[in-house]
Amino acid sequence: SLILQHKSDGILTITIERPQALNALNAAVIGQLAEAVDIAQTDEEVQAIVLTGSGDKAFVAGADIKEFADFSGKQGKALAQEGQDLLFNRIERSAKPVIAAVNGFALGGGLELALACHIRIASDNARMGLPEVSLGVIPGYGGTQRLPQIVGKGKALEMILSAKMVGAEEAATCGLVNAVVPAESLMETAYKMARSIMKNSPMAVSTAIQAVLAGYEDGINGLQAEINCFGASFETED
Ligand code: DAK
Repeated sequence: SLILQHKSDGILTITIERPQALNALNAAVIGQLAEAVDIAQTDEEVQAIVLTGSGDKAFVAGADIKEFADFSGKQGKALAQEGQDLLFNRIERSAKPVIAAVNGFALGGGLELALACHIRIASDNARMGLPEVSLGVIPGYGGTQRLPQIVGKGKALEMILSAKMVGAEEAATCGLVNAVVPAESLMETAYKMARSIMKNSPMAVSTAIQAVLAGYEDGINGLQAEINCFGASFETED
């Protein structure tokens, strides 16, 4: 397996385990992550998910670009579609909160993975960026949409067009990460955040995620979605 899964006190920790490639995302890792997130949705022992990378150098140093260097336009489009449907959108739409513990480089597809999570906590040695344009492509796993949603259009365009990395402090200043902590307290901080969410009604938490996401969906009136979700809350035991 290219991912490690550990369950404790309601929190599922998923660790991407490809340290020799700085945890780069290949098709197998994407498939295994998708399956783990999917199973967690119906696993009653899981109330929150923390996603991180193995080792102390990288969260995920990008997609394994060797895998698609010779792709045609059609294949590239299909890959982006499949990846977004299979993993990135599913993480974002997870009914259980997903927290990225960004423990080092989060580049390209790796940053896009963190962007799909609901909350990002970074270690002080983390460095983040979308270097795709320096490779002649653009972000293909949601980066052009989620980065502007999180940091605003101006900062997102600066990061995407310059292909430059930002350090953890700058990432916190522009809202890319929710908090920066010393590397040794990263996981505990992520767990603390998970536990603070888990004190609340799981139904209300998942409904709130749904309502927030609705505002970013084409053709959906976010305020109307909130009204519907608010009403639906009263139909539940919680
Ligand atoms: N893929 C595969 N292997 C990687 C890798 C990656 N992205 N990044 C690093 N590695 C491997 C290195 O090849 C090296 O392996 P060996 O040579 O030891 O066998 C090992 O990890 C250690 O890396 P370094 O020796 O380079 O370590 P350094 O500390 O010197 O440098 C670094 C760390 C993160 C600055 C450097 O490794 C680096 O620049 N890595 C590449 C970063 C990068 O450009 N990543 C790709 C971003 S673009 C798409 C969807 C998504 C995407 C594209 C298309 N479609 C749907 C079509 C996404 C694209 C990207 O992610």
